[in-house]
Amino acid sequence: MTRRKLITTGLAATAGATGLVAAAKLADQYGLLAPDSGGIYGPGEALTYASQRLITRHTMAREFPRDQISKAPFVNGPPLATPAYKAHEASGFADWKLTLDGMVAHPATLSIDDIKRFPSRSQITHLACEEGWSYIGEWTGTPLLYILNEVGILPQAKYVVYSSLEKDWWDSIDMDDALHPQTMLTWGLNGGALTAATGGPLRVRVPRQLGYKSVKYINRITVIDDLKKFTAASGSPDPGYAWWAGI
Ligand SMILES: Nc1nc2c(c(=O)[nH]1)N[C@H]1C(S)=C(S)[C@@H](COP(=O)(O)O)O[C@H]1N2
Ligand SMILES: [Mo]
Repeated sequence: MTRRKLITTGLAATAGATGLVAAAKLADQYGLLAPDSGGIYGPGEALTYASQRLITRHTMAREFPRDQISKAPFVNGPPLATPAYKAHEASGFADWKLTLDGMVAHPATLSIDDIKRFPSRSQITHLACEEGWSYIGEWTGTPLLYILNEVGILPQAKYVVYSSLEKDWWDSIDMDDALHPQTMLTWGLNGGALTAATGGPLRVRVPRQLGYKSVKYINRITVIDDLKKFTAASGSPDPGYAWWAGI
């Protein structure tokens, strides 16, 4: 039996025989416990994450043909209009900086032009909000993995936290999603630049998870080994939502 099969079988058997709590302990032993497990979602949520990680670690989100692109992006909420954001917008985001810090070998500060020098790609994917609406768009950007390779992730790193110029908007993903080829730092949508409505100048796209993980107006990326170190400082970005929002 492969290690994966052994763990999957173990998880299923333990969940059936002695209950979800024991299975969650087993998941923890293999480093497969979601960081918010034990919260309102309890061991069931922990198991969803553990089994999804074992089964879908390398799967791809669906990509669509161009004729499936939605006529207009369904924008959630009003465009960001704080004075700080307006000033960046007025100068064409010339001074926008993306800070890369935490557990990296070479912390860096990149401009939008620096980011555009990385290899880029476009992908047509579905953005689905937990509130029930969705749209398909063509996002252009660079796979986050290229940026992370540039700064060098230290071996003990477990999560990538990304934060926004918009107050209280930040989220995080594990290394499987951070290094997944479809996870991108994007600057374009449907052939144009990202706007104040759609998250310009930089937006994370995590097409394997629900829309709230695709944070807009990104200005900082922090590599970390324990999310509690970050949440303790700034509260939770997803009140009432699960940390892992895989679809
Ligand atoms: N900075 C920031 N990022 C954000 C949000 C937000 O309000 N602010 N909303 C999130 C939610 S809940 C969803 S569903 C998607 C919505 O993306 P859209 O506005 O392109 O539809 O963005 C996510 N990223
Ligand atoms: Mo959402």
